[in-house]
This record gives sequence, structure tokens and C-alpha cells, in this order.
Amino acid sequence: MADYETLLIERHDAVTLVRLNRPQALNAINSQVLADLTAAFAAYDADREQRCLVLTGSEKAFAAGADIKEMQSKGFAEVFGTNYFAGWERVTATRKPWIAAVAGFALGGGCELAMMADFILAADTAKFGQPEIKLAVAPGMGGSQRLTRAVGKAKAMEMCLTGRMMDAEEAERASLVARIVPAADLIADALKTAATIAGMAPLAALANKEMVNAAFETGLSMGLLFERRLFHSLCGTEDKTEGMSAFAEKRAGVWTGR
Ligand code: CO8
Repeated sequence: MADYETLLIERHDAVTLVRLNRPQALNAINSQVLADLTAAFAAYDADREQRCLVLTGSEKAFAAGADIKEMQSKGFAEVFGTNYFAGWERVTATRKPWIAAVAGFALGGGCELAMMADFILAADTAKFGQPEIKLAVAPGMGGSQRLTRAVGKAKAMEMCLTGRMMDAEEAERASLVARIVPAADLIADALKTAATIAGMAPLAALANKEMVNAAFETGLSMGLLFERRLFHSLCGTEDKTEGMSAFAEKRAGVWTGR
């Protein structure tokens, strides 16, 4: 397993656990974090043994934003000229499932990174926000788009314009997170949830992820067609034959990934 300057990686059978590890900066996301996450997610996607990934931070902070100290001296010419922080598509292009397990602060780029996940599990200590306006800037890693799609215009607009934080309960009510978990149980719960996903037929996991994501990218009729065609495709897999036989024979399916 590769070593990363800003990440700690553990393997739990078919689940990869990635911890952001810049405690001195509350896991603020700098260019090195982006490079490390890009490499770690590519390695996960390419590893046939790994079936689900959990991304987490510390008890105090998932990530308190993009690194303000890195951005402090950068002007327009530099950030526009270098397309600063433009590599996130390589993280969101991850084909296999991944979960963000959020405790403490998920602010600015931290909230935006969590929203890149397939879903968020929140500790009861989680706090979400897009406080960039207080720095006289705005979200830049997808927050204005993903937060609005997740919670709707009114709440997203209020969050972005006031910079206020949303606690875990409000985030669950607003459908930003899938579930709230007691902080002490967050990692165990996330690993268990990930193990459940890792136990599914691999091609079905890819297809389920692709079709739910299509709901954000397409209109309803194209989305429904895409879903049906992917369903049809899964009917060509060995695992579908096995899954339906196993159900009829009252036993657990054994997957080959074909
Ligand atoms: N960047 C750099 N350092 C940070 C950050 C950050 N985002 N957040 C915290 N730190 C550092 C602090 O400077 C401090 O370092 P030091 O000990 O050297 O002074 C250390 O982490 C601990 O932080 P605090 O002492 O402030 O801890 P508190 O518990 O008092 O406060 C808070 C916690 C409320 C989370 C506070 O740290 C805070 O407000 N942080 C900044 C939150 C923020 O504004 N985030 C948004 C940043 S902008 C952004 O994310 C833009 C994303 C899009 C970029 C796209 C480019 C194209």
C-alpha cells in the first residue's frame, strides 16, 4: 500500500478506510491533499479486492475547508492561469462506491468534499457549512451546486449567504446526510455499512451507483431509460443468474464479478 503525506490508509477486508491526516490544520485541504486523494481513489478503483471505501477525518474535523493559508497569497492570474484546485473530477470519477463519514467540522471545501461522496454518514457532532463568504469568496469545489441539489435553493442560499453552520440533525432533516450515528460509533458503523456494500455483486454496485448519479445529470425520461438499459445489462451477468438462483434456493449468493 502506498504511503501518503496527508492520508492514513487502512484495509478492513474488502473495505478501504482513508483518514485525512493534517491535525495541525483541522484537515484543511491543500494541493497535497488533493494529489493524495486523487492517487488514493485511483488506487482503490483499480484494486479488484477492494469493494467500498470510507473517507473520514478526525473527531474534531472532517475538514475545516480548503487551506486558507495556501490560498492567502494567490491572486486571480495565478489561480486562473494554473486552474487551481481543478482536479476534483478525478475523485468524483471513482466508479466504485464510497462513503464520507463526517464528525465535527465539514466546512467550505470540507463540506464540498463530503458531498462528492455517494452518501454521507454523520456523527451527531457533525457541523456542515459553506462559510467562504466570510472570507469574501464563495464555494469553489462544487458547494453551490451539490448543496443546492441536496437541500434545495432556500437552505443552500441561506447557508452560502450567511455562512452559518448546520448541525447533524438539521442536515438529516434536509437530506444532506443519509443517517446520524453517535460519534463514538461512527467509524464502526461506516465500516459495517461499507462491508454490506462490499458484499454485493460488484457489477450491480457499479450499476446502482451510475443510475442514481444519472438522476442528477439527466432529465427524467433519459434517466428512466438509462436505468432500464443498465438493468437489462445486469441480466447478462453471471452474478445475476447466481443471485436469483440463490434466492430461489434459500442460500446466500456467491459473486464472481462477472
Ligand atoms: N485553512 C487553514 N488552516 C486552518 C483552516 C483552514 N481552512 N481551518 C483551521 N485551520 C487551522 C487554524 O489556523 C489553526 O492553526 P494554528 O493553530 O496554526 O493557528 C488550527 O487549524 C486550529 O484551528 P482553530 O484554532 O481556528 O480551531 P477552533 O476550534 O478555534 O475553530 C473552526 C475551528 C471554527 C473550524 C475554525 O478553525 C475556522 O473557522 N476555520 C476556517 C473555516 C473556513 O472558513 N473554511 C472555508 C475555507 S475556504 C474554502 O474552503 C474554499 C473551498 C473552495 C476552493 C476552490 C478553489 C478553486
